[in-house]
Amino acid sequence: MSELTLLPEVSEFLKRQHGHFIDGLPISGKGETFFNVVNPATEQVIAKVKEGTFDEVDAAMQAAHTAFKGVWANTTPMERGNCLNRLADLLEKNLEELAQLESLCSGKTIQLSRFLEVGSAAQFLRYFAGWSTKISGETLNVSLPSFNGEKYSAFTQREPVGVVTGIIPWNFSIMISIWKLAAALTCGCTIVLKPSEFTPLTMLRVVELAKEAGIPDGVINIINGGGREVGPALIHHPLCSKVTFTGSVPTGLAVGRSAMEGKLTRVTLELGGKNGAAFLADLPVEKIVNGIIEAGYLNQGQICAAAERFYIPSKLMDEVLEQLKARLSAIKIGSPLDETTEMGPLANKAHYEKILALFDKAREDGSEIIYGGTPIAGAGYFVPPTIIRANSPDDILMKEETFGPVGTFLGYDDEEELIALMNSTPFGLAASVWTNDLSKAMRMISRIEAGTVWVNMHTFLDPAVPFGGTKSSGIGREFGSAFIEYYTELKSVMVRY
Ligand code: TXE
Repeated sequence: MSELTLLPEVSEFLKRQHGHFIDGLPISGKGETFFNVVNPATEQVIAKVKEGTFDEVDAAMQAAHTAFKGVWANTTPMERGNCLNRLADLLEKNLEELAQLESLCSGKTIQLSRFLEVGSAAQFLRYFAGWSTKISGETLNVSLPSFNGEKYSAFTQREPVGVVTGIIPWNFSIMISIWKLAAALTCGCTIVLKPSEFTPLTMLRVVELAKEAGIPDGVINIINGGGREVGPALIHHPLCSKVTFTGSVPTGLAVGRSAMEGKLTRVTLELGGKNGAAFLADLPVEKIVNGIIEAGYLNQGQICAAAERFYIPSKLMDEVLEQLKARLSAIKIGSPLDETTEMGPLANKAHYEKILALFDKAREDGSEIIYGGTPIAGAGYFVPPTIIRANSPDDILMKEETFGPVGTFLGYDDEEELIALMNSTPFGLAASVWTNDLSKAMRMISRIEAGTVWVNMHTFLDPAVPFGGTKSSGIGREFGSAFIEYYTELKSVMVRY
């Protein structure tokens, strides 16, 4: 094992006293409690971050509101876009520092931190920057008759909703924060972000780069804190105009309820579920196996769009599982800071314990564990990529999200049955169909209940393509032009003359 040497700036940053970032300044915080930032590969505490107080929540909200009404409202759309582009440049300039920090905090392999957390975040920023000058309303023809020769003109304009609260999960602490802040800022909103208590660190560095990029004080604020106090305090704050949340389904329901009660705060929820991948019988086994690995095991399966239910033609199942086992057992598991590592640990202890409990439940349920399904001995929250063969669609791991490197497999015999199996879930974030038969794929796309259907690919998010869930996987869409609706109010104007 050869680990990267940490950059001196990473070691220096870890030593600082961390708290929040309010109105353009790092704040160490007045709270009495800390979160330990634990390296999931070693179980060692690498930093401490103060939990926010109600006064700090209020200060962040006030700063965001003052910036919304003042400096950001007076910034032209072109300059808003320029700010996001300059932040993208600075993410790329500081890519290695941010990637190392994120790998230390989340267990993501360094390659994935570089490519996705930082590289892809910069690309999303540039995409959203382009929208700042293109958000507009429309002119309308008034339909009612004119009685006395009077005329009417009508148009709509899009106005930013105001201060946005962004609640972020631990699986992509930079990238998901950037999705939310870029969407908010390009529309003219300001934002208060609350990172996950498991990954509270890296955004504190990113927001310093935002300041360096010329984004005015108060436009982006960070409050660290848990879901029980700081999360609801942000949502219920009188200056919060919109909540954007990514995370688990139960927390999403709680966030949605909090946003609605009291003052009907706008809310978008991007939740997980139990995504399905359907492989048709025309494919060679090797292609099926490649597809399964792409769909289910990237970032230890800790991706909301990852597939967890895999449907394989019954006649191919044994061969597919045999080849998959051979491929997964060759994956190099180890330190996220080793550039040759292909799979790191799970991101935190609570999640690790949840996955181990699900392995036990799968055994009790009578599912067959073909590979993996036990912890890897030694320090760190490591589990092997796991293959589970279900007996029926009712097996627990065909229903419950693991959010880990765990694929559950079920055979099918005909394509009508396959559609029914794919839709046999209350969730609908994403799905994939794998086949060389284009007509079959086209017919299946409209029958599958999911916000995104990929064909011959999975877990590929592009800023130009809307993303979000149907059924219990959420409300609203991110990216494309679809996001604009959720960060702006549509104002109608009518003029009589
Ligand atoms: O996620 P949560 P957690 C799954 C994964 C994991 C489980 C729990 O299976 O094991 O969820 O992880 C904030 N009001 N996913 O607890 O609860 C919280 O502080 C306001 C799937 O980390 O969804 C954090 O910032 N905020 C997933 C954020 O919500 C609240 C991604 C996400 O926390 C809150 C992550 C409240 N009442 C975990 N309660 C996905 N599918 O994308 C919590 N939070």
